[in-house]
Amino acid sequence: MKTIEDIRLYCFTANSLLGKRDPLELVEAQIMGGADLIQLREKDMSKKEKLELGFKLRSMTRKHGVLFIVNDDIDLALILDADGVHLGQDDIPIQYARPMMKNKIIGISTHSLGQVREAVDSGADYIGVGPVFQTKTKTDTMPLVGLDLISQIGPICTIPFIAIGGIKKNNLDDLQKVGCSRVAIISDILLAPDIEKQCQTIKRMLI
Ligand code: 3NM
Repeated sequence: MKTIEDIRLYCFTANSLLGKRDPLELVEAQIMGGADLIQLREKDMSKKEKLELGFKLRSMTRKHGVLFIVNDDIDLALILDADGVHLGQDDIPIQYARPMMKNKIIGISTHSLGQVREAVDSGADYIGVGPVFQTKTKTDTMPLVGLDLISQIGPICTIPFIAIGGIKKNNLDDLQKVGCSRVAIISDILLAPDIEKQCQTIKRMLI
């Protein structure tokens, strides 16, 4: 099983980009292409539907040795025996989440240097940093942080930091030039004509 230090390519369930496709097939294609982690992120499903999908994802990710993280929901993460939970700035603060999650992974979304420091100090295992570029996938995003913020994080951040928001095959080089080779990508992978191949290409560029 991978650890959070191994993460280069952080991937997701399809959420609103699913269309008529099978959610498990999309996740499997990402895993086959080299995804290191799958996050269950479904904004329009009931908790019961997420639970049903989550059990299938847990077994698929375990079979392939890929990490499995649940977005927002500590209950669901524990019931599914996920490897961890991802929390936003408005979710349960880490000091309350940690006693429940014990040594499982807790990731936090951050949008400024202050939030990065706070997440590190509070014992997060990794942080997401974004939105780096314009994105259509999430509508309630904070202002763009840009490559400038990314370039300032490396020297102060002792845990893995993962860039998110508008990351595409075509801007990976710019990100890597400012010291970030861990990326979370939704649309540039899930809207690609061949998801597995797109993941392979991106993964190869990140090494
Ligand atoms: N979180 P895409 S941006 C889920 O800034 C999410 O914290 C963000 O989707 C943040 O790769 C974002 O299609 C959407 O741009 C990422």
